[in-house]
Amino acid sequence: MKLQNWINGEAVDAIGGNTLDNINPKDGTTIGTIPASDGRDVEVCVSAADAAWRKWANVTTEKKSAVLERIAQGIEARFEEFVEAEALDTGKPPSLTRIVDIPRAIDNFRFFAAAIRTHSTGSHAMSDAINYTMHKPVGIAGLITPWNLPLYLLTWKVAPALAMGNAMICKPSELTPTTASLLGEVMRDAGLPNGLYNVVHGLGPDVGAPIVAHPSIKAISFTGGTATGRIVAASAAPLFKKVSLELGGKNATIIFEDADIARAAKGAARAGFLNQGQICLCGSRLLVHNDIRASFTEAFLKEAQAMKAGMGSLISSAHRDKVAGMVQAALADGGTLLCGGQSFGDPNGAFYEPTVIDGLDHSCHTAQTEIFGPVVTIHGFDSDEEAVRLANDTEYGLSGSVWTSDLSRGHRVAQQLDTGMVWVNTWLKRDLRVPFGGMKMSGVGREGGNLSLNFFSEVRNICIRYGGSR
Ligand code: TXE
Repeated sequence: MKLQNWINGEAVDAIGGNTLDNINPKDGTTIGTIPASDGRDVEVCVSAADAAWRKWANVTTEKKSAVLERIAQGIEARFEEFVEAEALDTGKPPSLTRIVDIPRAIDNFRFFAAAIRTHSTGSHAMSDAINYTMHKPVGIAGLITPWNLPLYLLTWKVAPALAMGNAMICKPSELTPTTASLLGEVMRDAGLPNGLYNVVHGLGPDVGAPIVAHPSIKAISFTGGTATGRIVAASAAPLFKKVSLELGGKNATIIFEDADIARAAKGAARAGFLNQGQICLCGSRLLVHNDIRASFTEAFLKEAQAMKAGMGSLISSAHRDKVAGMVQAALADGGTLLCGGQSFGDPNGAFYEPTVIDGLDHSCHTAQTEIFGPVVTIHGFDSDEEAVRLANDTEYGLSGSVWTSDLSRGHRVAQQLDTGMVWVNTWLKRDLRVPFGGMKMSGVGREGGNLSLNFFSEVRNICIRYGGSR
């Protein structure tokens, strides 16, 4: 299949005419080609987007909301096509894209369709004046997204950006391009005016970098690796753009001695291995109270091995080799392999077993580096203080989960973790209204609910005097 860019409501080739291969990670075969675009293609989008957002900004909230609802319905109408396309690009089983990725993309549009109808702004009364705040669109937003949850994360940005009256230029990962282009067709069929939703395919330095550096693109929402996030931040800073960076994580799953072991083992395995461990929120550091370490580890290993049957491939064989290299390094550092540590399935595919490693010092490279694959390290602790110290002993600060039957302890520990999100006795339970984002090297800014609406708008205060002398 030959994929094209989506610019100003039309599927078009890259101006330079070059292409990249899109590879199926399950067997190494070529799915088709995508445009290898560059700054010239971004420039064409900017002209279209600039004209489009100025008109869209004046469309009523009710009409914008109705368009977002029709986009949700448009994805629903082509549900299986989206499910299959996402599974083919990512290597996930269609059973996963059917219950996670595509339903969530639909929810994102439906959520923001409703959110703008109830969105309110503040007013601040003085004795002789009234202030009120208004949200203006930022204009054109650049949305740069990764390969682990392609449509899920893209629509998490597209929906609020459209809701607040913006146009956008989207740069999906070159490894998972298809659903972003399909979404263009849905947008057209839903009656979204041309030029608001644009997709430019290609490599990060060729397409992402010109988007970030373009002076007419006023906001950048980026989800990806911390190293790339640093490049994006450096390029956007001198232009004083609004920037939201959702980066990596090395999240702790803390199991206290009073936890329900069966429930916690299931939850920790899900946190470690869902989506092949390729979710920024995955719990890759398992901290277990030493009193229950043996019994918990036994239950956890059973759950981990059970997950293999439903696993898809990693995103690419290059990524699988990186993960395998990290596991070898962990063993060389004195780690003990409790399960996994091997590729499986089609030898040309990027499958890798759920892998659990014990016996590593918490300060070692494996326990400190984001692997972004199905690899969990186990570390023991003896007190709440030690659990908190280990959990915070990382340069990342995205999320964590705490498993205990003592809710006071759950609250207390949750409040001591230096992360943007904490779950107690659950993991990845999401309400789209809540703040999403990380501290430290896990990023800058928060999205979700009103925070997303704020990010994709400029808030302006207007002060009216009705009394007094000045
Ligand atoms: O991500 P990149 P990669 C982590 C994970 C993974 C590592 C590297 O640890 O192993 O990052 O993955 C675009 N200017 N996460 O290399 O490069 C790129 O084309 C602008 C965590 O695949 O960060 C893609 O669209 N854009 C993460 C997007 O950035 C650039 C999810 C993300 O790719 C660019 C993915 C540039 N100079 C990886 N270079 C999470 N937070 O969930 C690349 N891109």
